Amino acid sequence: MEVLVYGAGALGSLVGGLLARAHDVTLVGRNPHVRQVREEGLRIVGEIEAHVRPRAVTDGRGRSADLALVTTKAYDTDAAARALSTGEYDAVCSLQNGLTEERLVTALESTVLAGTASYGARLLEPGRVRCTGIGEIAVGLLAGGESPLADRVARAFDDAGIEAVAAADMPRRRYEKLAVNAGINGPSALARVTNGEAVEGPAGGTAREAAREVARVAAAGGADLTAAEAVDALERVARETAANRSSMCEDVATGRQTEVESIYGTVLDRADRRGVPVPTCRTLASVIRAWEGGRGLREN
Ligand code: KPL
Repeated sequence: MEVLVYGAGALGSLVGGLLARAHDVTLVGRNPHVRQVREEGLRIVGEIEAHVRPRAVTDGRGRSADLALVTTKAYDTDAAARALSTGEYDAVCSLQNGLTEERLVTALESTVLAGTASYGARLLEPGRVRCTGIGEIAVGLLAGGESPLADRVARAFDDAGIEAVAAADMPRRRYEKLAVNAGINGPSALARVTNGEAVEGPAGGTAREAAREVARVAAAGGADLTAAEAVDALERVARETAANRSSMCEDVATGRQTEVESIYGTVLDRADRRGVPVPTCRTLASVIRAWEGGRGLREN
């Protein structure tokens, strides 16, 4: 299968690199990473070891492939969608944080699949990515239900040795992932602790309450996710990635813009529309927004 991976950050490089073991993969990213991958290939180290040679480019416009995976930071989704709209793909599948798929649907004619990925990844240096946790990828229709296209995409992951399922319950899974992100990312970033400490340490009550709030927002929108299931998922991911730092913790530690809007902004927006109180997520959002504002990383 021909696969374009739009966003060669940590997760994109890991998934793209693993896919390159069985498929024809093009990574779209930035220099110096792209240059290094072109010259020396991509090295995967850690829980999975591989040296692969995917194609690597800095311009993702006007290309075609069977599948485009979107793995950019959530705030780069519109730019990714604009680039992908100039190409041709049988399916476009997001593996990002936040509920970004709706934005892709608006901009693209290709079928958009929802995806969740629980593999842990860390970009060590240009051309080298560490697999910090073997997880699973789920793909399926945004609205839920069976899909031959999702089956085909899951099989392609499987052929490359990546744990994957075609899931008929993506509405629930997307909110479950949002609950996990809301529970781990803000508390771990503010306390500068690992995922395990964010949930099992003193901030654990905040983490659990944020996850419960997302479940209430999900249920108010018709998704089948209970507060207890959201907390179970939070605790499971925290256990499986206990020693890792969340992406938001990394962003704050390195002074970069965070995904506060696609995680907490999305929760707040849907909570307000559905009349669900989300005081914990609101507080986490306002503190992280204030941190970004103080560093000139946001306009308002
Ligand atoms: O997706 C993640 C992130 O770091 O953004 C979690 C689930 C918290 C895993 O680290």
